[in-house]
Amino acid sequence: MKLVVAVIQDKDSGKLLEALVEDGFKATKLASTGGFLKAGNTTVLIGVEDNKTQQVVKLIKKICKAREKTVTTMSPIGGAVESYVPYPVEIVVGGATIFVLDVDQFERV
Ligand code: 2BA
Repeated sequence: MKLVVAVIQDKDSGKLLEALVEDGFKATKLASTGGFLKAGNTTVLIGVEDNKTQQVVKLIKKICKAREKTVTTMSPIGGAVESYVPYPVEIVVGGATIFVLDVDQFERV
């Protein structure tokens, strides 16, 4: 058995969970926060049989879209470290960051 851990954008979470359940997978949605943007995102845990892992990964890739986000960062004016001006920078936040882990033991009681 494998555990698929996918960090995705909040916007895609409803659609992904619907598609997973529709295809017979069991999933748990966790509210999470990205370390870099410090903004909310969603982590989905999916326990899956080894031979279905790629089906889950494909589904995540199909549904979760990369998007551009504008982040405001600070820049020093004229080399003066004390005076900073905020300026916007575009970054691409991935559709999904996916980890596939081996599961040693799985029980439902
Ligand atoms: P955040 O850490 O908030 O990162 C959001 C986006 O900011 C990243 O998108 C990337 O485009 C950019 N970014 C992150 N760290 C950066 C840095 N040190 N310098 C410049 N830009 C940086 P993604 O790479 O698609 O990541 C989306 C979210 O997935 C991350 O949110 C984080 O919650 C998670 N994630 C990504 N890689 C991870 C990893 N190796 N371990 C655990 N979580 C990870």
